[in-house]
Amino acid sequence: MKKHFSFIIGLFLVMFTSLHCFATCSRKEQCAKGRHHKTTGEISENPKLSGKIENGIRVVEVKASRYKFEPDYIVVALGEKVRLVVTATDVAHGLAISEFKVNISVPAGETRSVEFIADKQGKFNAHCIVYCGPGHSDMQASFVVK
Ligand SMILES: [Cu+2]
Repeated sequence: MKKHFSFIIGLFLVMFTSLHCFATCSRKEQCAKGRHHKTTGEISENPKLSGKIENGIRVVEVKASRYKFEPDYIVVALGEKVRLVVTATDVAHGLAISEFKVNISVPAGETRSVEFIADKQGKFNAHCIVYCGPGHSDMQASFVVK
């Protein structure tokens, strides 16, 4: 009877040890994944400037279509004069960035541009202001001034 009891204890110990090892290993994998995601996050925290400089103005061409902006992550440098050239490729769209008083409507198939000084640092929301269908409220982009 005593022998039997110690066998059960031993079995528990083996089970506990292997379970513990398994849990530790899978946790390590998760940590490695977490680091990977953080690294890609750091890359987008220090992104490349969008568009090109023309006569001292940063010109960024933006395509608006149901329900996205391309690019949807626009990066400019602090203090730059920015011109966003927006083309509505399917139906009418718009673009607003309230912090910079940007608010333009673009008729279907046409191009409109807006100029402003990127005088505030940060990440701002850009969104469509012309109702373009059921996905309209998802039609957003990030405007980053670094
Ligand atoms: Cu819209």
